[in-house]
Parts: sequence; C-alpha cells; structure tokens
Amino acid sequence: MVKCLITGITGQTGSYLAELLLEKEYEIYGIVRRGSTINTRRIDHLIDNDNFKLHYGDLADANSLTRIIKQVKPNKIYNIGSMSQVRVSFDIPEYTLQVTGIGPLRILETLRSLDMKKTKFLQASSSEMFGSSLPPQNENTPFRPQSPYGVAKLAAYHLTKIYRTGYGMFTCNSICFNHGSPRRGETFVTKKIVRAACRIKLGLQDKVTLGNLEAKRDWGHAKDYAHAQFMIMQHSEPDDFVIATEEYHTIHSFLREVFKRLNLDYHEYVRFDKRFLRPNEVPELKGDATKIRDVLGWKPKISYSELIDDMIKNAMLEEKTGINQWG
Ligand code: GDR
Repeated sequence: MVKCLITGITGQTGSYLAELLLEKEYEIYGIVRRGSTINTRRIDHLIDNDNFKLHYGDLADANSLTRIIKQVKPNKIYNIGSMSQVRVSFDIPEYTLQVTGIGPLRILETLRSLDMKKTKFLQASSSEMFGSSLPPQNENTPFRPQSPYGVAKLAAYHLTKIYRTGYGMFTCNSICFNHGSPRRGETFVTKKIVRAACRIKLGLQDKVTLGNLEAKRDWGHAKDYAHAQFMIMQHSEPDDFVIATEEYHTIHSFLREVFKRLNLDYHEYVRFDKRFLRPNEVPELKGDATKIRDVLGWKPKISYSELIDDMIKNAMLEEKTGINQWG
C-alpha cells in the first residue's frame, strides 16, 4: 500500500488532500503540532479510518521529523504545513523562516541522509514568491517576494529544486495562488469577510474592520488545489507547476459580492484600520496556469462564484448552529 505523509494535515488544503488520498486507498500519516487546544477539527471525520494515522511533530523540530519519517517510511511526502499568514510573518520573521523555509529542508535532508531518495516530495509553494512581479505570473516569472513569508517560501522552492537537480530526487513545487473554502482559517481575508457578513445578517455583529481593499488576488477552491497537488505527484517526471484560476478580483469586489448575496450594502458596515496593512503589499496576483493545463490536464472545477456560495452557505450554518465545524 502506498504510504503518504502529510504535514499541515490539520489545515485547509491538507485536510482536503487527506480526504482525496484516502479515497485513492492510500495509507495516510499526518503530522500534527502539539498545542494546548485541540486543532484537529478539519480532520476529525477521518480519524476512525484504519488507513489514517496521526503523529505529533513539528516542522521546526528536525528530531521529530526524522523520527516520523524513519518509522513510517513514506512513499510520498506532501509538505503542506507552514506559518502561512503573510501579515504575521512581519512580526515573527525568524520563526517564519525556521518553519516555512527550513522546515522543508529538514525533511529533504532526512530523506537524503536516510538514503530514502526514492520517496517523492511535494512542496506547497506560494504565489507570494512572485511579490511585486506583474501579472499574469507563471513558472518563468521573476520572483520578487515582499514579505518574510515570501522569502521563506522562495528558499524552500529553490531547495526543493536543488534536491531534484543535485541528487536526482523526485521533488516538485506546486505554486499555489490564493485558495479558499469553508475550511479557510478565520484571519484570512475571504473567510473574515464571509463570516462577518453572515454575522451582520444575523444581527450578531455590527461591523467588519479591514485593511487594503485594492489588492487583487486569484482565488480558487482549496479542494481543486489539493487535487492539482495529487496530479503533480502522479506525473512521470518531477516538475514545478503554477496552480491558479487565471482570474483575479480586488478585495473590494469580493466584499461587494459577499454582502450583495446577503442583501446587505457593505458601505454601512466596513471600517478601515491600518493595523491590517502590511509594511509591503503585494498588489496584483493572477496566475497563468497554461503549463498544468497542458501537461497534466488539470483545470479548476469550482468557479469563483461557487466558491463564494460555498463559503457563505457554510458560514451561515456555523453561525446559526454555533458549531464551527472547520476551525
Ligand atoms: P494572502 O492572504 O496574504 O494573499 O496569502 P490574505 O487573505 O491574508 O490577504 C489577501 C489580501 O487581503 C488584504 N487584506 C486583508 N488581509 C487580511 N488577512 N485581513 C484583513 O483584514 C485584510 N484587509 C485587506 C491583504 O492586504 C492582502 O492583500 C494567502 C495565504 O494563504 C498564504 O499562506 C498563501 O501562500 C497565499 O495566500 C497564496
């Protein structure tokens, strides 16, 4: 049986990936960070599956990664985990580099030193690496990161390539543009807006405070992006692929769309706070996904409009029932 190890399994995309790989009848091993609060809500429905096992570990802790890799002997590793909040990376740059940049290196070095070079490795890279480069961005666009997070992801991207070219390992980069879903963490702008709009509609909240509304992002559905990552690992050759919808929208227009669907005028409820601005902003991200479309035949199944509907439907349910299913 194929054994897959997933870091970031408790997160949005990691949880969709775990579901998909279980459907393919793989044996799944997830790495979970120990914390004082339970953080497994997105995968609780998988825990009874015999092919699903969790291990405590941390991308910042080489010993834990080596121990788990030695024990599990995975055929494939999906590194989806990271310190994923761009704004926060300005406050904790060193930690961000440790986890998001050096974390993947710890895994790659473990594979090399244990002579497990046949284990396939996928790095969840990010469109934040393109930073201030103009759209549309593809695999040949220059990287101009604008945040410690972008720099950390770029280091990991290059390291992943170096282990491929230098040691002949099957290591790939999935360069993911923004992606959302009902499982999106609450501090990211799409979930923050959707949740606030639903709460305003239900009379539970009276305003939402945001930062820069002019940035443009290319938003897909995390379920589609997990599927693309799976396809990258199934390909005969290790390679790097942009995953994107090739459409972009301002935060402003996302906000307008969400409030409109709930019959609310957003002007009445939105406040600005400079706390949510970043020292550097990435103004425009829109991917060019020609390569993954042509080489692997991947294209997103869920549209931007369906993504918004899915997020609103689930957030409404969460607010009405009081059960925040996805954390
Ligand atoms: P991003 O996502 O930084 O693109 O990274 P985020 O949703 O945090 O920000 C998107 C844009 O919205 C603007 N913005 C705000 N953002 C947040 N979080 N909160 C606010 O109140 C707010 N107001 C305006 C931001 O300035 C920004 O321009 C995401 C993460 O998932 C990364 O891990 C991933 O690698 C990239 O997407 C691709």
